[in-house]
Amino acid sequence: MSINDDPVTTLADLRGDLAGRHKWTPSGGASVDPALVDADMAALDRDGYVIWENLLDADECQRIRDVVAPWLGPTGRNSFEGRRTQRIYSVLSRTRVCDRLADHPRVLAVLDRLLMPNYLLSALQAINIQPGESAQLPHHDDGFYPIPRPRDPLAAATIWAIDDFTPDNGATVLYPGSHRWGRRPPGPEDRVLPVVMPAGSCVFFVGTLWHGGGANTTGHARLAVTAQYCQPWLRPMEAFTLSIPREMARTVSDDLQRMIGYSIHPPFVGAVDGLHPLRLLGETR
Ligand SMILES: O=C(O)CCC(=O)C(=O)O
Repeated sequence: MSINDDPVTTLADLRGDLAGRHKWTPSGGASVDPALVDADMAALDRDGYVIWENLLDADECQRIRDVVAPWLGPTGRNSFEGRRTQRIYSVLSRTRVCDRLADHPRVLAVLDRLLMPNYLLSALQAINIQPGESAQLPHHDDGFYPIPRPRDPLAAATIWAIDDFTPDNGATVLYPGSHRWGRRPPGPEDRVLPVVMPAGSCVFFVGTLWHGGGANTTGHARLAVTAQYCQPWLRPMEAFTLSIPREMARTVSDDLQRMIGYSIHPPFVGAVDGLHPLRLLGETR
């Protein structure tokens, strides 16, 4: 570790420390046409969400269905998880089949602008809403953090349709524009939008947008994968540094490594024994 003799008079003086030696590097989002990202950001600012159709093909959706099917067991422990909803937590520690959803360039391009550098993956789950499930309690995902609204989002989420999302099979329902609301919850007069989209599509929304799983009044289950992200100085919902062994962490993409905690929020947040956590993976930088 090098020694810096310059006096530290404000926290800003520490910026060149660990962070200076382990600079933020561009994410896979850098490959996305900036004009597309401008349009996505405009939609997010106006509506709080954006829908991208057909990012995955039929084979990719089928592979995900096949891999998660054996894990679909018990239904939720309460009506929020869903009494007729099966959830698979910690998908990242079970399979590599959803990695390309969690680090999809289109998603990262927007996150690069919405959140601070070294934002984190907060959750990666599969959600299978079975026939007969009722609508989930509307909520906004960063409501778990006790910081009052109105405010900028602290988090963002994607929901990937692995089956077609139809108006009555449990498609996620959104309250367009609700990211701008103050403290009030949705009421009966507010417009609700079921996210109808073909399998392989993705809805991205900011952590302040009110939404929920829809009721499934059909005879078929609705499978989705959700990846959620948060600011680099917040505690993620799923503790990936505990659930992902180091040997596994070495095998995932640089973007995923960074998002599961092998990164810091300058100057110290996320450090291990005073050093950058990438050293735990054998990195010599
Ligand atoms: O499954 C869905 O469509 C939404 C689920 C959701 O928002 C949640 O469980 O937090």
